[in-house]
Parts: sequence; structure tokens; C-alpha cells
Amino acid sequence: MTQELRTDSPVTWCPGCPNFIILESARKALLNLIKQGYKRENFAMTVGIGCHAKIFDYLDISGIYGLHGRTIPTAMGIKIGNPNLTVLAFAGDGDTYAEGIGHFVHAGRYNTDMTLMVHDNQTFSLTTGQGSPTSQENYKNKAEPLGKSTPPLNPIKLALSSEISFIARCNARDITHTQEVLEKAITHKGFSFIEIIQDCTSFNLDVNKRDKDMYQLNSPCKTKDQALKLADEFDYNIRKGKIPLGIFWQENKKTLTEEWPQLSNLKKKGIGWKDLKR
Ligand SMILES: Cc1ncc(C[n+]2csc(CCOP(=O)(O)OP(=O)(O)O)c2C)c(N)n1
Repeated sequence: MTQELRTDSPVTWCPGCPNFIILESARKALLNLIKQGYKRENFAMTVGIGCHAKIFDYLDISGIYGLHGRTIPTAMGIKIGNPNLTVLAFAGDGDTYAEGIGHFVHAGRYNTDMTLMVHDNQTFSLTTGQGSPTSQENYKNKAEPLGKSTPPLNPIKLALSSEISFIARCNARDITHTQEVLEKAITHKGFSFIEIIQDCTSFNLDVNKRDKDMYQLNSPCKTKDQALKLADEFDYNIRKGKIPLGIFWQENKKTLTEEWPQLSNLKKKGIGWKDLKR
């Protein structure tokens, strides 16, 4: 089991939920990186609270089951505790763009060397379908029976203006592409963010089944203006237009570990704080 990074916990996602496919993409990406020399025991993960978070029970790596909205600071804490770990954070759209939005905005400035994957199903699913920041206008749900009155947030545009150093979007249903982008995100030096477009099979069904509108970018954009223009092609609101997938932006910037001599020192020695001799 462990060699395949699977656990024997019964999977409780709804039948047909794309979370199954995100799990497989992640499992394949990690196994491939392990083949290339990454150590299984050096992977650590954290999650928020939500349907996405159950991935914690099914992917056999170490970690901390986090709090709703606090996925990024929990991951940062793990990285600061031991900068030799390869840290992954799986989060929901409600988790990241509502309760946790402050952490997302600051993540680009810290540029912690970690990867954030947001399972964006445009709704709070675990709590049965309330509107999240990326839900479309007029989305009728139990909390807003007359429909959501505010326009959706565009996470790619927010990431670009928050100076995040690796920004990508994937389709949950495309295992191969998600695996490929995830491997690039993990090997990127700095904070990498993947927005995964994911249908929810139980709530906000109106935004589902947009695969035919999706297309893959050939390479990251050369300028922020180009990336912002592409990000605008999909505004999370209306069912028209194209949805670009792939890496929108990638740049090389100093990471949190490089900025802090204490952390670079631990990294150089290949140890965490607990291994320091006092
Ligand atoms: C601090 C805090 N606020 C709110 C909640 C309630 N809560 C649990 S799961 C959830 C929705 C999760 O939605 P999302 O992050 O989009 O993940 P999904 O279930 O769609 O994967 C909410 C609001 C909580 N557990 N903790």
C-alpha cells in the first residue's frame, strides 16, 4: 500500500467526484518524483476542512490535518520547522478565497517554497452548497435563496497581483496534465499555486461540464499583462468564452528559506530545528 502511496481508508467522496482524479494525479506526480530522487519521507501535506480535505486520509504521506482557512500558514509552519521537507497544501475554494484569503494574498510576498492546490468547485460543498467567492452571480443556494448578489473573484488575477511566483490552472478531470503541472509546481523554487477547476456532482451543477471550452497554453506568459489578459478569458461567472489551462506565470525570486540565515543554515545541514544541538 505504502509504496503506492495509497491508504486503506474507505473513500467517502460522492460517486463521480473529481476529487478521486485529483488524488490520482497527486499520487502519480509524487511517485514520479520519488523515482527521480525525491524521498517519500520528506513529503509533508496539509489540508483545510472540506470535501477536498479528505485527500489527507487517502494519500499516504505525513502531515497535519489543518483548520478551515488556515491551510497556507499550516504549510508554512511545516516548512519553517524543517526547510528540507517538500510541503504540499490541498485546499478548497471556500477555504482559500474566503476564510483564508489574507494568507493567500501574503503568500506571494513570503514566497515559501511549497505548493498550494485549490480544488475549486465554485461552492462550499461539505457544508452543502453555499456560495463561495468563486460562485457565479445569481447562484441560488440555501443561504442565498434569491441568488448570490456579488460577482465572483478571479483567483488567477489575484495571484498575479499578489506576486505569486508560479501560477497555473488545471482541469481536475485531466489526470495527465494535472500530474505534469503538479510536478512542475513542486520542483519550482518558491510558492507555487495551482487552481484546479473541479465539478461538484452534488451542488452548483450549473457551472459543471465546461471541458469543451478548456484549452492548454503552450508556455508561461512573458509579461504580467499577457497573463492578466489570459486570466480574464474566464471570469468564473458566465457560461461563455474559453478557459485557459496550464502555467500562466513562473518567475525566479528569493524564497523565505533563502531570506532567513537560520533557515538556510538548517537547509544546508539537511536538518530541522529539533535536530539542532543546544
Ligand atoms: C473556522 C471554520 N469556519 C467554518 C467552518 C465550516 N466549514 C467546514 S467545511 C466548510 C466548507 C468547505 O468548503 P471548501 O473550502 O470550498 O471545500 P469543499 O468542501 O468544497 O472541498 C465550512 C464553511 C469550519 N469548519 N471552520
